[in-house]
Amino acid sequence: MNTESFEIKAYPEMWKDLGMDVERFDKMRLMLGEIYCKTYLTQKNRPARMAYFDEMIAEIHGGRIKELLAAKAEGHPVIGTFCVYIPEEVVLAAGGICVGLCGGSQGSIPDAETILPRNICPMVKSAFGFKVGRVCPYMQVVDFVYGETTCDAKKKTWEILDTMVPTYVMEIPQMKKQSDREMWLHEVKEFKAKIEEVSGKEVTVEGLNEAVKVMNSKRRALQRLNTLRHTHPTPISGKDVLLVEQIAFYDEPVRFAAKVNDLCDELEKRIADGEAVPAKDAIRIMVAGVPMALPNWKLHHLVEGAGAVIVNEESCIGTRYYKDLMDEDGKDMETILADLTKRYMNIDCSCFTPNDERIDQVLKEFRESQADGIIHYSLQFCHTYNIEEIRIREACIKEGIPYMFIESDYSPEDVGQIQTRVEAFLEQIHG
Ligand code: BJ8
Repeated sequence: MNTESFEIKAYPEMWKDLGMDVERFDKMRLMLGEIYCKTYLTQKNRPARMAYFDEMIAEIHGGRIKELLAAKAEGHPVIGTFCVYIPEEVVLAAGGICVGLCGGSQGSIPDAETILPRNICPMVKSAFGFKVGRVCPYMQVVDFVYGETTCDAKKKTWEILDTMVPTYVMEIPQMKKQSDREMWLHEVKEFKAKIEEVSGKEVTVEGLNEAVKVMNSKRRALQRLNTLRHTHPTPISGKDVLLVEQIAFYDEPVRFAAKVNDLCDELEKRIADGEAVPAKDAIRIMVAGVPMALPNWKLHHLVEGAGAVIVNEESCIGTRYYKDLMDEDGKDMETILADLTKRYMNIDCSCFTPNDERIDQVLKEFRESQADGIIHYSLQFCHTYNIEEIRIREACIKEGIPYMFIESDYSPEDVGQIQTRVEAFLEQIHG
């Protein structure tokens, strides 16, 4: 696809039926299309099989929404989530569909700020603003949303969001003691009961095992992609991998895994042919920290625009989502739910204390990705990541790893400043 032929498709009739602000949303669609062209379609030497993911963006507000509406008509509930701690396997086993609702757009933040305080995380404000402004078809299509208690901004926003769309909340403990593990297992069981109640379908052992296989396959495909991009020189840009990771949160999981594997086949061939993206001597950067929800491509665009390449995302859009699998043939419900809880408890979000596992994981991923330096990325007002950054920085200094911390939001205001800092950091690595 090229910049002339690319367009994010408009579906005004469907948007109207979904109760959206069609006129305003259409302007946002055009802006997103423009940004996508500039950020993605101007890249040189992209793998041909990125075409599927370009198409997923072209149909982000249409084709995929139609699929969700068709599934709803057949009785499959669509459930919106904001966090990788919500167990998708249980939703799939009840015949439901999960879509990620985290917001990565500046456009909806003024809507959120008519209600929420300004000084909270942009990810929360962006998602909440989508609902307030009626400018996101995913927010309109979901039957209900499932929030969690990972951070204060989120857990208090759910109370307000609940007045606009039914919002349930799963409690996530903040420590990993035995009592927390027991409490979480209890929460997972309650979650299952709630999903069964709203879907009207019982989650069976067979159904859950099947759902585990689907999710494992999807996570394996993403692991494979991440391992291939770690090759030196890398066969794919960091921006393209980030895009695939973001699409993972709204595409149909079986089709998505097949398309990621197709892309991986092409990357293997590129590696064999010595075809590198971008320059073979590009500085390799690993990003760690807060997830980047669609369409937050700011940091990747700046880093790769400066001639470096991003080779890993240690975040929930990246490895925290797919690094852990689970047993596929659980014998009974109790065993499967216990295994599932264990898998989800391995996710090392900064909302936990202590969180030493994450420090080790960052260092491990740095080595595996053959990166030259780490950028820790955080969003404004995200206290847990902003404070955990101190420990990541100390670990990097101790290991002699070039390190930089960037705290940002979704506005374009700090682009110039970040660009200068990124260039200075790359210069420092280059020596
Ligand atoms: S498991 S990282 S997806 S909570 S950035 S909204 S924490 S103030 S996103 Fe997350 Fe789950 Fe953790 Fe992952 Fe709050 Fe911080 Fe905003 Fe955040």
